[in-house]
Amino acid sequence: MTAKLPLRWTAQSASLGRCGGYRHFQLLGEQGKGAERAARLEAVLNRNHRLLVPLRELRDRGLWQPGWQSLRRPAAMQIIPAIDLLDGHCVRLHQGDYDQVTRFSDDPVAQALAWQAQGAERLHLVDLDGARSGQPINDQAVKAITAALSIPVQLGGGVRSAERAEELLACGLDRVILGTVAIEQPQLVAELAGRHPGRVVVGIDAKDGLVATRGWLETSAVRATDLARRFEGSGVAAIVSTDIATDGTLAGPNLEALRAMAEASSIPVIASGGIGCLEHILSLLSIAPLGVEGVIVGRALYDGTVDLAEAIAAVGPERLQDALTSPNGPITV
Ligand code: AMZ
Repeated sequence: MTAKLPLRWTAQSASLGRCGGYRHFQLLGEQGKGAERAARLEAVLNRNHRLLVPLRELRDRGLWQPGWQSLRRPAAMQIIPAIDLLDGHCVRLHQGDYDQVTRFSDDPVAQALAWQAQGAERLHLVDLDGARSGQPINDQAVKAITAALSIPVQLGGGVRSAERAEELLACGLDRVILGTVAIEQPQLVAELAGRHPGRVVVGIDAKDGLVATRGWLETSAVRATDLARRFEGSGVAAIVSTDIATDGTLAGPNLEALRAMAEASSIPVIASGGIGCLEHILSLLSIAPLGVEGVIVGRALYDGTVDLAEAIAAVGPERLQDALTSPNGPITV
């Protein structure tokens, strides 16, 4: 949906040798609101990676000037909207606390269709009742959403047996996410992943680096990174890595924890928790080369602090990134 960058932004090839094969682009500031946003973006861009993103708003207002452009294709990053279901409604919890519920919509199918229409390529569903009780409580909504959408849908929450996982995979869900089972019966996850390649995801929800289960009401003594390592080579499609302290807070992702998860195994990581604005999503691009291939966004989409279509364009193939810069050193937004 984003137009091609105008030619005048393309550096002359003569300058490529001087800058090691990379072309330099830079974000321009301006007075007022734009300046504030440009400064915030620059804080992200200049940290460990030089990154340029064709944001519609900035491009239309001429806020770009020539800078570094990657000559390589950047790693893909998928933005996955989340619908958390509680008693049939779309809600968000604050830090997973069932007593801190915000109800956003009473029509989960309409909500899912709206995000699909905005360009989502995958939908993340959580059955919060299921996660807490271990019983499938929101199946009616889950099945209605899956039937209505043409994009793949994944579901976590209450998938606690092989039979339940098989049932969900047979009724149109693309992927099942196993949290509690991953820690209590890791063999079951490996068996399912072997039977359904690419369709079994492990959900690792961590509180201070330790894995939480059963709706996050219980915390184990197992380190999240150790659990990730356990599934190396098992055929698991991805790990959804959720930082409980940031989930539902809009405060920004826990980049250090995500980086540790990405480094712990070669399984792709999907970041979950804390996304509050586009800059947070962009900050994840610094660890994309380590295997962070997607990000789940929930509350920020309902609140409107992240525009899904803009975010998808911002991390899409047109983005420009200095792929040579290695993501070492502290990363903060
Ligand atoms: O918000 C919560 N309290 C919560 C939540 N979002 N509790 C669990 N979950 C999600 C996990 C994972 O996707 O992020 O439920 C899934 C794990 O469920 P289970 O039943 O396999 O442990």
